[in-house]
Amino acid sequence: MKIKSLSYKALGALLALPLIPTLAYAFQMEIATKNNYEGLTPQAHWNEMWSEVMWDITIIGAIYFAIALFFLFRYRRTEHNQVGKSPKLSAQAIIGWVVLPCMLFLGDDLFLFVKAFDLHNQMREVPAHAQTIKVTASMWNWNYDYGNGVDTDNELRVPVGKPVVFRMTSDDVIHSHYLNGYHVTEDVMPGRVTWEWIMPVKVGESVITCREYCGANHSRMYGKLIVMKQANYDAWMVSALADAKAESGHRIASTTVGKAIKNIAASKINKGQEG
Ligand SMILES: [Cu+2]
Repeated sequence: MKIKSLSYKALGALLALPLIPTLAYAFQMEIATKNNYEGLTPQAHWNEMWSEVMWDITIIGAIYFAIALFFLFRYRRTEHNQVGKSPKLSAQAIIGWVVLPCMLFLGDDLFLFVKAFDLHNQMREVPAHAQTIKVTASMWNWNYDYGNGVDTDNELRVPVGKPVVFRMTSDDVIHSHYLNGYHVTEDVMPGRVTWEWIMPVKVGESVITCREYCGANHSRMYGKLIVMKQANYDAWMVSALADAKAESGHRIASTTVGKAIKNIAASKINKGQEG
C-alpha cells in the first residue's frame, strides 16, 4: 500500500519533468528580449554566459555548504561511544529530498544548455558584411593575407567596430588560431579551410597564440592583434599596399635582370662554340 502510493507520487514527479525544459526555454526567451541578446557581440555573449555559470555554481555551492554545515552541527556526536540511528523518512520527505533538488538542478542545467546553444549559434554565424582575411599557419609563423596583395607575418591589423572572418589553412602540421580576449580558437589544418570570426569593439592590442602543440617552437608561435581606428587602418593599408607594389615591382625587375644575364651568358657560350 505504502509502496504503491510512493510509486504513484514518483510517477507524477516524472510526468512533470518535461515541464523543466519548457520553463527553461520560456525563461531564456524572456531574458533574450529583455537584454536585446541578439545585439551582443559573441565575446560579450560569452562573458555573460561565463559570469552566469559562475554565479550559478557559487549560489548552489553556498546553499549546499550551509546545509552541510547545519547537518554537521545538528547531528554531531554529543556523548562518547554514541551510536547514531537513521531517522525514518516519510514518502513525502523522500520525494522532497530527491525529486525536488533533481528538478532544480535539471532545470538549471537545461537553462544553461539552451543559453550555450544560443551562444554557439551566434558564434558560428558570420555577419554578411564581414571582412575576410586569409590565415596560413606554418612552423612557426602566422601569415595574414588581406586579399589585395598585402600580407603580414605575426601581426594582424583590423579596424575597430567591423566583423572580421578568418579563413585558415596550414602549410604543414595542425595549429590552432587563438585570439586571446575574443574567446575564439579554431584548429588550422593542412588541406582544409577552417574559420572563425571576431567583432573588435575596442582599439588596442592583444595576443594571438597557437593553441595546438605543433613542434619544438610551438611556444614561440605567437603574434599581435592590433585593433585600429578606421582612419588609421586605412592609412596603414595605403602604405602597406604601396610597399607591396614596390616589392612585387622589384621582384619583376630582378627576374627581368636575371633573364637578361642568363641570355648574355648563353650567347657568350654560343659564341665560344662558334669560335
Ligand atoms: Cu602552431
